[in-house]
Amino acid sequence: MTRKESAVDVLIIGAGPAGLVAALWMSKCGINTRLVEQRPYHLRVGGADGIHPRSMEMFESFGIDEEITQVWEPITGWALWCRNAEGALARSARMENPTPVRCRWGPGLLQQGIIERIVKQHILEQSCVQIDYETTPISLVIKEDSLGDPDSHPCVLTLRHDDGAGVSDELVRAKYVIGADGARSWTRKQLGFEMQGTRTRSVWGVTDLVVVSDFPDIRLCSTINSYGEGGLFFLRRERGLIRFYVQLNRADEELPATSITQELIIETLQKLLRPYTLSVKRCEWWSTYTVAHYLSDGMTKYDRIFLVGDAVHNHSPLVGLGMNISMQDSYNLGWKLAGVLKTELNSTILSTYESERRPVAEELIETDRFHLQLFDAVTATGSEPAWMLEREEAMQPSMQGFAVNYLDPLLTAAVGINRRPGALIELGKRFPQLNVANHATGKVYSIQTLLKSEGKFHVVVFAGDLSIPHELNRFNTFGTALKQIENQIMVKFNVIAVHRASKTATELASMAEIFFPVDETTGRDYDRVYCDMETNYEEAGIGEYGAVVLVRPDQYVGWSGELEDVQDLTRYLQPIFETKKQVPYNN
Ligand SMILES: Cc1cc2nc3c(=O)[nH]c(=O)nc-3n(C[C@H](O)[C@H](O)[C@H](O)COP(=O)(O)OP(=O)(O)OC[C@H]3O[C@@H](n4cnc5c(N)ncnc54)[C@H](O)[C@@H]3O)c2cc1C
Ligand SMILES: *[C@@H]1O[C@H](CO)[C@@H](O)[C@H](O)[C@H]1NC(C)=O
Ligand SMILES: CC(=O)N[C@H]1CO[C@H](CO)[C@@H](O)[C@@H]1O
Repeated sequence: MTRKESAVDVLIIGAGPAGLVAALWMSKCGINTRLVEQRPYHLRVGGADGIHPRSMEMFESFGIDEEITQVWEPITGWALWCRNAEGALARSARMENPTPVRCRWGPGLLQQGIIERIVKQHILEQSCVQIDYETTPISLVIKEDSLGDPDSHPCVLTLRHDDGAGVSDELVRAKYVIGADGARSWTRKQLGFEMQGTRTRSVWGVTDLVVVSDFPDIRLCSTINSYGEGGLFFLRRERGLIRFYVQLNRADEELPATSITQELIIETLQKLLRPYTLSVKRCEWWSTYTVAHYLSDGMTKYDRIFLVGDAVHNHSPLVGLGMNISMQDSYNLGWKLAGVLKTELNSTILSTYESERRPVAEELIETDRFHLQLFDAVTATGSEPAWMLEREEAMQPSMQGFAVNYLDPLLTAAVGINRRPGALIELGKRFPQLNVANHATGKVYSIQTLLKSEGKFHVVVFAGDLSIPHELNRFNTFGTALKQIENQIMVKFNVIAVHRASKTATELASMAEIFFPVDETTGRDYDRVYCDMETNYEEAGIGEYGAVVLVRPDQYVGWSGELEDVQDLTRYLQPIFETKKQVPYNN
């Protein structure tokens, strides 16, 4: 057997949602990457299907939102049904599902396999990422003596390609490895990490069906709690499908996994829906699971090998957060790794992956546990739906993906602009949606759509009223200082300025070069200066004299300050960016 040998910057193991989003970052940043997956390539059926608003924002930043919204089913509302102690089933509430405040997206549903296909196509648009199916790592050795050298390839793996026709092994040396290989993660085992947590007795059936039913809310998302029996919920999906989650036992009953069949799931479903009827026309997929909550006791080894997604956290699919949170793990890690590999960012920032994501994983497991307890409580007591409404209310931000608040001091400055309670822009949180109009064209944008995932930090300058000479002066002084910072760190920012003068009261030509630069290939850049749409400053918590907000490549606010706080900004940036010798730099 001949053995190939190769070297790569990043090796990703597992092409589920987490591995694919990591690979998408690498493709956007031009990083030489291999993605290996044990399965042969075919469209996955079943699995996750919930897409959260924050995940849509991430897709939008990667430019793949439209492909998803063409085929997804938005969640437009939710119906609650209850069977009381007398056995009568009735609708207790029908709620609209409002689009979250300051977000362009509501939640939606699309089969995991289709999302994976869309992401994969985008990855393959760039040639720097190679995807190998039917390929499994069989050994992993870390060369500890070369960990200190940033250019070394300390992770040595043997990959086995087995396409049924033949087996071949390959030796790959990688600078970094991302283990995105799911709940039974091989990578996690190699690193010696343990899953810690508990397994419950709660057993659920999950199935994707095409049905005929006279249940009135069958084309809505509905929850049915049946006193003393159990619960059921279902979600409308693409292609006429419905995803059903059916509770198969009560919390106090034991149900052996081997006794579960597709028929049992469907019978239970029919029983919970009575007196309404349901017949199955087609079953696309079914599965069962016993609810468990586990968290890996480690997420990284030497900041060279990282675990993302289900390899780190296992929980029930009930709250529909697994895919959202798994992709967000990679969204957090990807730009850091790419920045370090491009020698733009100091490798110490890699430690923030675990410090930022572990609390999110812990919260995910708590949310899930809480949710299950409520489900069991409602079944046991037949209690008021007010319970559920309140719970829905309280969990909204975290269910939508907006509760994440990163706190690692290396990436999140301790103090920022005068923080008004309830202000939209908050340190450590994702930059909100705010509408602005392009100064040159008048076209309206949400600032967030301008924060593309390309690996750049974004500097959003709220410039005040530029028709006042003093303010224009402050603005330009800041712009000149920012240009100097760029030259020092040899990295370009995505610069966005939002002023509050009228479009005719100030001219682009009076602005510092960084706000209105010339590009050799695309000409003048008119995409940096915008006019405030009147209310944004106040809502955002920004005073009339403006502010500067530094946004990380993954859209979380890292630093904010006044236009005069250049020194403080430099102090924030210094440990993050690789400090370079001062090379004269012309551009
Ligand atoms: C029934 C069900 C319903 C769910 N519903 C939802 C939902 O509604 N919403 C939601 O957000 N989440 C849901 N989830 C959870 C969701 O599927 C996972 O959280 C998500 O897929 C995790 O992504 P991942 O990339 O971390 O792992 P996975 O999707 O498990 O991907 C891991 C990949 O690695 C591959 N792999 C494994 N080992 C190796 C190896 N040694 N070498 C090479 N490749 C390997 C696997 O083949 C797989 O493709 C559900 C899960 C289930 C089971
Ligand atoms: C990276 O940061 C560490 C710790 O702050 C520092 O000691 C080191 O010099 C930095 N490396 C570079 C190349 O800037
Ligand atoms: C950032 C993101 O989209 N993730 C969300 C997924 O769900 C968890 C669990 O509640 C939230 O905490 C995250 O905000």
